[in-house]
Amino acid sequence: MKIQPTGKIWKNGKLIDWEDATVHVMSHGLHYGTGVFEGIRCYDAAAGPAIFRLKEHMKRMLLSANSINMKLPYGMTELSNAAKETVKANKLRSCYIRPIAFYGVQGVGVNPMGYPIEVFIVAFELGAYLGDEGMKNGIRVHTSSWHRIGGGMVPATAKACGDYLNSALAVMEAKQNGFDETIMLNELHMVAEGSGENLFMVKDGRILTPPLNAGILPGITRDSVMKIAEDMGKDVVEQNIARSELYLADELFFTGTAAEVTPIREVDRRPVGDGRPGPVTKVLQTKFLDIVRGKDKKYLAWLDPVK
Ligand code: PPE
Repeated sequence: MKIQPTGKIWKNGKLIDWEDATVHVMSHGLHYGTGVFEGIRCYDAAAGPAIFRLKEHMKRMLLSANSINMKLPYGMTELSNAAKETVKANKLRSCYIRPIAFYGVQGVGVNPMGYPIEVFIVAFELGAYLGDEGMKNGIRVHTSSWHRIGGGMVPATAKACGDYLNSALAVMEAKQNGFDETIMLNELHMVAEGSGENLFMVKDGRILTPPLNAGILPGITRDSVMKIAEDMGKDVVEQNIARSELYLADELFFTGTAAEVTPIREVDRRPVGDGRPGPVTKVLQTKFLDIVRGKDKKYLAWLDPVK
């Protein structure tokens, strides 16, 4: 996805120019993937630009850092304020925010202990991650031949940079085979998630999603959609899903900050339901898109105004 440069980037407590936000080639994080990041959306809400579930995202960033044994030099409040400052400095109304922290330059060798930690926050405009057409009519996915990394190899529940080689391989394979996205299975051959999305399945009126110990990222959109569905009186069950069960689904959809709620219309060349976004997916997608834009008073606490 191409992005347009914006004016300012937050680096270690200061706003610097977009062009100056460069990284030295000897950065530990570049060589070994030793970093953590976040993806957050800011929406042009009814009462002005507002960041969706900002605190939860920054909390996850701190927990991801803790999981990879990294102590971030900033806390929740500093990171949250910095994100707002970055949006404001660029006069953005609706955007994607990418905080990232990684080990910088000191020497060479796999052990990063004692290396400086660099923290950046970038904000830029971002459209529909899986396309407007995908949002409306659903996307085509396949089952990846790459298994999702497991918790015995890396902290699979952390949003850690190195973990994304796994996602990148899986999504490249999907694209090379003519699909829009991929579904990865875990080491136990159970459904885990997409390359950058969590998965939900609707079957006989029940909403199912893999549990955290299936080796998934604890998605904030996943959590939001579960709460929204429950508030609508729909049961959501965290349950392991086998690959073959995907073929019996009435509906499948992905959730993610970037992907929001994206319907899946085809899996492994088999239509999902009647091959069009189903009623549960549509109602949850509409509700979610209303909530993030501040159109539903009940969920205003999820929006953090930038002003
Ligand atoms: N699983 C993975 C592997 C993942 O990367 C994401 C976010 C999710 C689930 C959904 O989590 P949440 O955003 O909290 O609902 N993926 C990010 C996109 C990665 C990219 O840079 O591209 C995102 O949606 O921001």
